[in-house]
Amino acid sequence: MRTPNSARMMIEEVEGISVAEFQRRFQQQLKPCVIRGGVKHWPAVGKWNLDYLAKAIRPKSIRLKNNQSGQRDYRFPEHVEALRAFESGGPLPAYLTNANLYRFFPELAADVEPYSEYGLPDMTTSPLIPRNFMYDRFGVELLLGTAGHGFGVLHIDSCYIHAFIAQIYGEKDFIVFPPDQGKYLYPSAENPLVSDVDNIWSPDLKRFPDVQKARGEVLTLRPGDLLFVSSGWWHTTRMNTTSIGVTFNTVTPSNWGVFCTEALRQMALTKPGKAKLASVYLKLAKYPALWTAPGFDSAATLEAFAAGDDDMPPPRYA
Ligand SMILES: O=C(O)CCC(=O)C(=O)O
Ligand SMILES: [Fe+2]
Repeated sequence: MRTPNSARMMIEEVEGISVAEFQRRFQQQLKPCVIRGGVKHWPAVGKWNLDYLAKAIRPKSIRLKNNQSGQRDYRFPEHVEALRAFESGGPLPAYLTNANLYRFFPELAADVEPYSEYGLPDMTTSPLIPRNFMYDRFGVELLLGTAGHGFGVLHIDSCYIHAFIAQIYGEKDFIVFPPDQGKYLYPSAENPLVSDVDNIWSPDLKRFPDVQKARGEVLTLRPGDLLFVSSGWWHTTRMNTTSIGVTFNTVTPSNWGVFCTEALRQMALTKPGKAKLASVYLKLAKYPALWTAPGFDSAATLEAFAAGDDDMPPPRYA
């Protein structure tokens, strides 16, 4: 596997790029990039750390299903205390990933405002798209980890969404591979968006010899940076320090087709009738209408989650 020493960096680094230029050069070309300082204006940057989160997060218990540890309960402030204790030699607590901030941590939402314009347009916010079509990943999700943590599985994001990962505190390494390297990355038989290679940082080359041919790149995110992982690119992470980040997703005309195909395929596995209807509906929906997507409305999302308007259990407050 060739990493940053490859002659040509495939993930461009940019700074101060306008939204229009980002869309033209990266999002519409399905090309990732690192926008250095892309979220440095968020109040969270410079404010969030474990001490701050221990005080700011209201006492609560949340139940999460993520691909690190299956279903698990995280209790606050105990979870943050465990991360702090780990820094001084305690056991490694679980990596908290993909916890919808608007649902589980509304007390932190104002710190990641305004919603990043790089994430727009987001066609899933169109009034033509049923709100539950975009499974439950809506808005901004918290990623709370420490040295020794990693996302684990090398994957392409679910439904070929475009992903943005904002680094708030500490550092995080990403390894990224272009879509055409999938032939060397052992996509799993059950889910071709997930690799069978269990540790891409130090792969078992007897089991996965082709991984040596894959051309990927490693990059490090620092506070204020925003990584754009374009639709269809393989990636995973590892952390060498306490790391606090958030992630948000978008679907634009550049990945709308693959998004629909994959979302409908998944829907058809459990709800074939609904998938058929949705497929007809989505074919009828015309692009210009979808472009009227208003963008992410954090106030409305906070309100909806506060009212329990979703099918995941809300946090239980202590
Ligand atoms: O930041 C990370 O650890 C990886 C997040 C990620 O890839 C995801 O949420 O899909
Ligand atoms: Fe991902």
